[in-house]
Formats: sequence, C-alpha cells, structure tokens
Amino acid sequence: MPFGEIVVGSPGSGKSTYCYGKHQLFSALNRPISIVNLDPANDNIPYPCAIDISSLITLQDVMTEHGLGPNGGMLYCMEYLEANYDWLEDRLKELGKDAYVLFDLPGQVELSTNHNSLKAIIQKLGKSGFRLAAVHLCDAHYVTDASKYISILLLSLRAMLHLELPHINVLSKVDLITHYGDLDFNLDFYTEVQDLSYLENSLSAASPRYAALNMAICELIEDFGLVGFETLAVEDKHSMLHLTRAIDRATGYVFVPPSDAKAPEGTVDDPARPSSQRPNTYQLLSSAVGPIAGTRSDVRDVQERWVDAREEWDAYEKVQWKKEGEIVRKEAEAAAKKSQIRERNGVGTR
Ligand SMILES: Nc1nc2c(ncn2[C@@H]2O[C@H](COP(=O)(O)OP(=O)(O)OP(=O)(O)O)[C@@H](O)[C@H]2O)c(=O)[nH]1
Ligand SMILES: [Mg+2]
Repeated sequence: MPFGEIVVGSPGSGKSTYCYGKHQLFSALNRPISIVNLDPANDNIPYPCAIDISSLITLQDVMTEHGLGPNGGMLYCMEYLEANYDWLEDRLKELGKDAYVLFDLPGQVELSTNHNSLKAIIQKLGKSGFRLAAVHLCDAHYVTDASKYISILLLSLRAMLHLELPHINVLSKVDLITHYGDLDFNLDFYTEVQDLSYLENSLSAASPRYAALNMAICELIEDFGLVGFETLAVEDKHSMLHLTRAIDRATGYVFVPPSDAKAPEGTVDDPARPSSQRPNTYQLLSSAVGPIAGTRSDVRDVQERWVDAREEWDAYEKVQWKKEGEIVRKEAEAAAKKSQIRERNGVGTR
C-alpha cells in the first residue's frame, strides 16, 4: 500500500518547489519518491516527473477546443482526470506497492475548497490503497498582516473540511518572512492559533466597520480548533526534515518498518506482506506520539533562524558549508589518489 501527499495551496505558494526539494531530500536519504504532476498548466516542471497529466490532457487544448478561459479550463481538466481515473491508476500501479508519491496540484484554490473532482480523485486513490495526507502551503508573508492572516486561516479550515484527509498546513517561504514587514507577535502565535482575540486591535484599526465581523470569524476558527501551521524554508534541510516527520506522522508512515528490517525476537511479523501492512514492532507508539525531535523542530528556533538572528545564522551556515565543501573535496582527492596508486600497482586490473 503506497503512501502519498496531496500538495495544494494558492498560486505561487511553492508547491512545485517543495516537490522538487522533497525529491532531492528523499533521494539523499535513500527513500523512494515519485512525483505526479497534476497541473496541466505546469510548463517548467523542475523535478523528475513520474507521471504527467499533460500526456492525458493539456490546458491549452481544452481552452482552444472548448473556448474556455484558464480557470474554467483547469476545472475541466480535473473533471476529465476524474472521469479517466483508470489512466492515473494504471500508471500509479507501475510505481510499485511501496511507492511514496507526491501529487503536485494546480494553484486554483477552489480545487481544494469546493470543487468536487479533486475530492473524488482522492477518494478513489484511497480505495486503490493509498494512505494520503494533504499538505496545504500558504505563503508565510500573509502573517505580517492581520486580515490576510485571517484569510489564510479560513482558507486552511475550508480545505481541511473539504478534503477530509489527515492535513498539514504549512507557512511556506518562511525564510522571506522579514522582507514583508515586522510581526506583531512571535511566530508561535501564528502557527499555534491559540487565541485570536489578540488580533482585535490591528483588525479594528485596519477596518473599523468590520471589527465585529472579523472577531466573529476569529471565533468560528477557534471553535473548530483544527487549524495550526508548520513552517517551511525549502532550502533549509532542518526545515524539510521537520516537515517530513510531521507528515510521516499524519500519513502513518512512522508505523512502517523499513522493508529489509527484521522483527525483534518474540514479535509477530510477516515479511512477505507489503511494508505498509506490516506492524512496526520497533516503535509502534513511541515514535508516533512522542514529540518531534531534531534541530529547528521548535517554532521558537525557526523564529530565531529566520526573524531574530537571521544574519548571524546566515554567516554561521556559510562557514559550515565551506567546511563541508572542504571535507568533500579532501575525500574526493584522497579517493582519486588511492585509485591512482591501485592502478599503478596493477591492483584490480587483472
Ligand atoms: N525563498 C523561497 N522561495 C521559495 C520557496 N518555495 C518556493 N519559492 C519560490 O516561490 C516561487 C513560486 O514557487 P512554485 O513552486 O512555482 O509555486 P507553485 O505553488 O508551484 O505555483 P503554481 O503552480 O503556479 O500554483 C518560485 O520563484 C520559487 O523559487 C522557499 O521556501 N523560499
Ligand atoms: Mg506549481
């Protein structure tokens, strides 16, 4: 049974870049990963694409043939994919039973908030055996303005209620957050969504007429108690690793033992079954319910890295990268020298 992520979010929120970053991370970690491009308008796909919706349908063809605009054309493409789900299923089967699949979606928010095709496709994927989580990216610059922050809270809540999947909301491009102005509160205020009444002053100052409406919306969001955010700076490996751990908990991947792991003595296991159906005899509960460990797993560390001490951290990381580069260069030199000596002595040439 394969695992996967449905990557959604507004236009330009960083979905395709995230997919590419995750491909690089997982390749380095030796974890399987395949990316499915479901955005028929994605001309410059940055990542290696396992399945591309453009081989089924293209936005340009739809617009020309049916006289639709880009938005209507996109919805048509999704409806067409839903109607031709077999096409997708056949190709997904070729990826194998232990695949980990990212689905890169278009930026039209109605796909994840009220249009039915994506939801229907997700349900079909579930029936085909996929264990999925929705990863909803929101540009972090929205938190620098109270009313924009409320709008992404509402958008995230709506997507959670509509898609009905384990759901991770993400403030993407957090490395750019200081470029758009100062934050009124610490970053954890925005990620934890605990008490929105603190926004009253800035909301009322911006639009006094709508103060009561704004606070009613805040109450509604709080009453659901569902929305929270992780953060992401795609080029920061700690950030990517932390988000990966959070998603692995949401999909249930943390329960899956590596395919070559032997069960400890005295535990029941069947190595013949797909890895996702085998019990994790090592860390069944501890890994899933324990706090997520690791560098920058705490949002206060994220705040220090990207807001409070950004320049100091940039300088520190530059030095570390230089050191890492030196080590890699020396290792490569040593390996080249070794192979030269072996060649000179005729070792391994017979
Ligand atoms: N600084 C920074 N830039 C980012 C990050 N993630 C994405 N970007 C930039 O944001 C821009 C948009 O990224 P895309 O990945 O194309 O966004 P998208 O959500 O796929 O966009 P659509 O497919 O058009 O909806 C690109 O210029 C990326 O380089 C990030 O974590 N940090
Ligand atoms: Mg994209």
